[in-house]
Amino acid sequence: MERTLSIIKPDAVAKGVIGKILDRFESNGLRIAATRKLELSRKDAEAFYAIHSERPFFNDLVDFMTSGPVVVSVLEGEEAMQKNRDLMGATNPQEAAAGTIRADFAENIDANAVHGSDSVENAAIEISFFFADRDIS
Ligand code: IDP
Ligand code: MG
Repeated sequence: MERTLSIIKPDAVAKGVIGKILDRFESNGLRIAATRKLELSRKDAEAFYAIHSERPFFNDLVDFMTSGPVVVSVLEGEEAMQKNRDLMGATNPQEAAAGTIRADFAENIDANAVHGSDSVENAAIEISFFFADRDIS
């Protein structure tokens, strides 16, 4: 069974839609194998998004991801990585298909409600960033 990492970002947590977003996963065949609410330190956010460190928006992204609590979850199911990406919608909520999480809960590309791993390989790395094996069941 495939696993992927989801993050409900500070904008969506502040809006009070944690439950609504987790429901999208469970209603679409993704099991929540682990979940936790936490605040990312600046060091955490920089390390997690290291792949984007040369991008012009990197500092804004780190500022945003450290602006309030997030909810990190391990989602499990058939083709969990791609299924979660499909449920999320496009990075820019303005371009996200109707009915996707970003279309329904996000305002703009800076504050776009959710993160999801973009490959099965990265999912394993991102899951181990937040969870020990014994946290996942
Ligand atoms: P993804 O979250 O859909 O995988 P990525 O390209 O991996 O998109 O970018 C990571 C995050 O960086 C996005 O979710 C978004 O919050 C932010 N981001 C990406 N591109 C831009 C941009 O052009 N301007 C501002 N923020 C951006
Ligand atoms: Mg990405």
